Amino acid sequence: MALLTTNNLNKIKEDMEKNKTLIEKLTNKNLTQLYESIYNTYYKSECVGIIPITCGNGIISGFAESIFYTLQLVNINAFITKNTDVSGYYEAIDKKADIVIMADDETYLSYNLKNKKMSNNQQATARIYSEILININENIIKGSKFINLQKEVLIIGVGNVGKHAIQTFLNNNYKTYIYDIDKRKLNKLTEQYPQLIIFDFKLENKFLKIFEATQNENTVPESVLLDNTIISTPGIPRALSEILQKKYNINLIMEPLGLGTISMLYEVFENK
Ligand code: NAI
Ligand code: 2YC
Ligand code: MG
Repeated sequence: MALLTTNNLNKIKEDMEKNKTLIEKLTNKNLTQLYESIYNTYYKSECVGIIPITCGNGIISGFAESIFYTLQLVNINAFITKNTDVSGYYEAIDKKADIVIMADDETYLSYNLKNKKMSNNQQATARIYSEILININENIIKGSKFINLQKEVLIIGVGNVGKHAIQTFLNNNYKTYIYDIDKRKLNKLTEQYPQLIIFDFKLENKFLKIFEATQNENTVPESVLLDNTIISTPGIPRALSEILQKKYNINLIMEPLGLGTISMLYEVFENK
């Protein structure tokens, strides 16, 4: 499990503001509308208890604060417990939290005490980052000569996060190409989903929409890029160099924690 560092989080406010604006431009929906449409749930007035957890590698300075800030951005009422671990859990319930959110080194979960719904960060992150590509407003693409590519996607990295993006694209009838340096994963997934296409970089294919979730940098090669390609990537570090981002005017949706966190809350809110 690739763990976040305090350094990854120190620009979370700026990162989330930038991504919020870009997502609204690309989808013509604000974040709340986007999450509501994805999960068919809505935020009433639930209070979220954020519980710092000390096991394993311990508390990541800035992790709980990043969650708190992110929830404020979408007007979700939250507090960080003063205590950690079991004492923090006790405090959250005592302070009438409706939902708790916490992470150890393996699992980052949200749990709604009222409706018993639970969310896992890996699925929730894959869901929002793939749905953003599904929800690109056709006016953004209409002008481009690549309109035929709007229902094709290249997924780079099909691990714990990336593998969960596949279903979203297949459910929306996307021509879905997958690539991973671990060939066993590719073979296993194409057995499970025969309609998947293992991407071969020798092919000349270029993509308007790319999803990346790897723990390595520069995993998106220039050969697959078009002008204004949209890359939606929770992967840390960045999947595309700043040079290529500028050269192709790439729309890059990328931040270290926030979008997946909001996704974990909308997944456990009440159904509409
Ligand atoms: P993982 O290790 O389960 O999956 C990563 C996959 O990428 C593996 O299958 C690996 O073979 C593949 N890979 C590595 N280098 C590659 C390359 N050059 N080309 C193609 N495939 C390559 O990791 P997981 O849990 O899926 O996380 C992936 C990344 O997403 C990590 O950096 C993690 O920190 C980040 N992450 C970010 C979140 C966010 O909210 N932004 C939330 C959760 C994870
Ligand atoms: O501060 C705390 O409460 C720590 N126990 C938090 C540990 C989070 C470990 N997980 C990760 O860093 C990654 C993130 C990308 C989100 C999911 N896993
Ligand atoms: Mg995120």
